[in-house]
Amino acid sequence: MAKIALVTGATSGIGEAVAFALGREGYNLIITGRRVALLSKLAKNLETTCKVKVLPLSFDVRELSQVEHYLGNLPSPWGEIDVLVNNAGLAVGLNPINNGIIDDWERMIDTNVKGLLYVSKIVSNIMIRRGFGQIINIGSIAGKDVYPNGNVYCASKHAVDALSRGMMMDLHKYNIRVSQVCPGAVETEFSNVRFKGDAEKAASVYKGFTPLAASDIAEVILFIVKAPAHVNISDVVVMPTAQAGVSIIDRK
Ligand code: NDP
Ligand code: 8X3
Repeated sequence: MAKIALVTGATSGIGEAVAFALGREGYNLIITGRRVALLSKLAKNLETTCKVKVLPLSFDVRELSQVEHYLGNLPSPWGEIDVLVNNAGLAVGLNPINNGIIDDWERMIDTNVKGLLYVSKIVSNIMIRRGFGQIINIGSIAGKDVYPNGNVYCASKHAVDALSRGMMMDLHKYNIRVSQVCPGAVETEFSNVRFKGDAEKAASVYKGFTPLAASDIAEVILFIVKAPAHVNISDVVVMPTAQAGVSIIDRK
């Protein structure tokens, strides 16, 4: 029987690329995101190109009741999740702490930290029942270091870093592998979301160097997923060649 992977935040960027990479590998896919039309379109595209089964579930990871409703009641055989990629996440705003917008802070903490927790609790219990599984959290170099005005986003990704290590400690005894992938600059919708639709500001983030593409991160995730069952690649930092740290980028 084909394996099943759940990818959160698959409607764009890294999540979409991961869904295609796992689909090409033969995984049946549960894909999530809030944008219903994009999710349905992606589901059809994945079914056609990868010839796999796809279950699109549109919900907000910040809403515990929605997460429980959709993931706590998966129709058979979709409950038999082999791989979870906790990818849904975002940065909102880039302000010094004294000018921070409370709603931006809450969106980041609720999505990047609490949403990841809500999904992980349900799925880790499925994996414990099955006796195996693999969870891959998308952290960030912002979870390893901090940059000016990145305060709350960096804190949320530091939380993902701590949770990835904590989850590994809690779950390894159930034969569940927990990994974290920490990308540097990847050109996706990330900066458009951070700058609230200001396309010019978003484009300037990637000016003068070659950023990572979402597919670069998907390849790394595929490598982690394909590692033999006794191998857990627990933590990977991936940056563009032109980037040497969270705020060190060689722009020509
Ligand atoms: P995108 O904005 O392209 O994708 C983000 C995805 O997350 C979308 O599918 C979005 O779906 C989903 N999402 C956001 N909020 C919610 C929510 N409340 N409920 C459900 N889904 C949600 O950005 P990326 O692909 O770049 O980001 C993916 C992950 O990678 C994030 O965790 C980000 O922090 C991390 N990352 C990104 C880097 C980069 O430079 N791009 C670098 C390091 C880490 P929808 O809007 O449909 O709900
Ligand atoms: C995204 C990378 O450097 O914009 O996590 O925080 S960065």
